Amino acid sequence: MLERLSQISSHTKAAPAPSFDHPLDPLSGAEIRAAAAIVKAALPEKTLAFNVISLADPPKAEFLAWAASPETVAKPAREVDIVALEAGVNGVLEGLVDLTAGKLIKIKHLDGVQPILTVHDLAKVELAIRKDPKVIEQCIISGLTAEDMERVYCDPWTIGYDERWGTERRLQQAIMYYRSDIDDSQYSHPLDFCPIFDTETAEVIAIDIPPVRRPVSKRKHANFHAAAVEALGGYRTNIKPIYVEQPEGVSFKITGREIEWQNFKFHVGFNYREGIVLNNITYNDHGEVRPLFYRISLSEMVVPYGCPDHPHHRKHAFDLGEYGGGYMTNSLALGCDCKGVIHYMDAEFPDRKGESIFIKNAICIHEEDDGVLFKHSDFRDNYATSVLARGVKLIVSQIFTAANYEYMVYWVFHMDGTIQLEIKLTGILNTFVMNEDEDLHGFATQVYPGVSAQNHQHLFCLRVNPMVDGLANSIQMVDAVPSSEPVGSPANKYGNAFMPKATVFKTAGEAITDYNGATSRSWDMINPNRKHPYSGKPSSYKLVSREVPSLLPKPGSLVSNRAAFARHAVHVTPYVDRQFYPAGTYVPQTSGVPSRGLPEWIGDGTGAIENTDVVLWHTFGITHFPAPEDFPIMPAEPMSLLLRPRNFFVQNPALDVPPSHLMTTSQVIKAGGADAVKVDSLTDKVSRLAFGESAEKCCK
Ligand code: ABN
Ligand code: CU
Repeated sequence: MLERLSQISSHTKAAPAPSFDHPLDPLSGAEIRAAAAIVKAALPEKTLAFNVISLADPPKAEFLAWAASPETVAKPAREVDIVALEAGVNGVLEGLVDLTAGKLIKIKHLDGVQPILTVHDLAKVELAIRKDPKVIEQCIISGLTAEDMERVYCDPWTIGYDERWGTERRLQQAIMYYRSDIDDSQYSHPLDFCPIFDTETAEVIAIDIPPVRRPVSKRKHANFHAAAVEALGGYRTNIKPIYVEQPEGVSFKITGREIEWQNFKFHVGFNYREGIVLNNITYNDHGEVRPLFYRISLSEMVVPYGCPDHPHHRKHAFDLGEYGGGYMTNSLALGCDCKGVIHYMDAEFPDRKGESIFIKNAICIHEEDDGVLFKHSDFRDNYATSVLARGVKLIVSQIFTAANYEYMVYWVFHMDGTIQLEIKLTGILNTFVMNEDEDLHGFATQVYPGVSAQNHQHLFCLRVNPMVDGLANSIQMVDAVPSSEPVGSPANKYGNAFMPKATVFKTAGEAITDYNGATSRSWDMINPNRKHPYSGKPSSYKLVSREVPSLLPKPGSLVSNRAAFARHAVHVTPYVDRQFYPAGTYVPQTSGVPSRGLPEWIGDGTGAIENTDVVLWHTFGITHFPAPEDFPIMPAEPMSLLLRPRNFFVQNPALDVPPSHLMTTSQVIKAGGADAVKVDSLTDKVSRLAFGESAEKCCK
């Protein structure tokens, strides 16, 4: 049912639009409230609960026209995506508000879809299950008592897809735990049954009970609190503090949400779903401002669990599409999440009523030492002739908590023009109770007595809209291959010849490709219209990504159907405004038949993607076989990918970084030869020897 509401909105009195600085800035609290008020005024007969009130990115052409000439071109209209639930009605109301005009310009009811779960939706499950008689009954069967119910907890998960209800009701599955005391890490004490909860009616509508029962473990819990560490011998006392000093402040400049750092300039956006979004990234190459990327973000992720038994088959969270990397973001703390001299950006989101929720310090921006940027020494004078420059990196980061896991997302800018995405995983394993001597059949590991943790993958989808030296880009896959000429032939006499083989994708169908570590496979975002003066190769940024496991659930499985983006390492689509979510806009409770998102956009695969505006979708991640070292809290595990300039700069773009040490051969001779040369840093007067006289002088 599609309702165009321009007639409704036209008799709504338009309040003055709250001002905004930059068309890509996230909505302010005032804008969120204004958008909600416009929707409520347009639909006075409806009782609405807001699920999403978020900036609808301006059309790219409009944005770029404004960005090229902000004094003469009007800012694009400030449009707002709305997702709301109507009391007692299945599906969602999807709308678009024009804040500039103060109007609801589109609204439609979508049946058969379920919206994202907000933190508010998650929070109400626990309260309800504790009171439910059937849940209490199951807790007693598990070995607890009715008096224990206030120590019963759950992590509410989306249900995946369950044929019993399809999309009829808005569901959560409660992954159950017990805390032996209020500070217990509940993941030591999982319960074996799974209540199904209707989010809108706030009732338990079923309880899934496994065929094999596993009573709650009565063992002492494993924990990471001071008392638990004390019991294991206490905290280490042999760590001296390390402080970061930036006596002259930071090297980046911020105007609103635009950052300038070491020739880079970009805008930092943030939304409920993708979290950090980096837009309009350019590089000032000796006065020529060269576009690199229009938009980069994490667009989706999926965490499929690999145990065929209840309830693990239904555990494959899409943490961005089902909960939102913005909605779950942490408020960060100085000196804890990031160290040094920090600039924070806050975030604002709507609540169900359309009021705004404020998250202080949602994004951290800071610099860190980046190790050696480049170095070379000459063996001829015993390495006295040498150069060494140290790098600094700029990091834009956020951390979100997806119930048990923490995902730490770092967008890192390096002085050589490289942009890196690093994700670190920490937090707590999702666990299950196990019986004494239970055979886990290879699908899980006992990480603590009576606690199993199931095999799973963390697969992320990076969305990149490149703009390498302009909008007309192509994607080429590059494989390192041996020469096709036989050993002994004139063209490969000694058999050693190898080269890169570049395959330029012409259509979206051709671009569906997988990783190949054996050929060091990478994918270049090239501008075929600009060739390098020396190499003759197209100006490009290369995607270098080496943690690219295949999706292990089989083709035809529920996960594979729902998470089509994860079936392959790379997809490429022609650019379309507001096409952001590779598993579809409404991910909860999709059956995957048909697969939403990428397969719909790619269709028969004939879409032209050569020398045009394209989007590259890259799935990467890790396969996690849990181990006891991951428990009771996981040491952060990093994974990383790079976007590297190749044939883009004339030569090393960081040559102008002042070296920490530089000595030419003639300077070595003038100084009296290699033995007389004393190597001191030209730039760092703080570093000192750890032991001996200079250490003592400093610290007494
Ligand atoms: N890891 C799945 C998840 C995320 C958020 C909330 C509950 C569960
Ligand atoms: Cu994991």
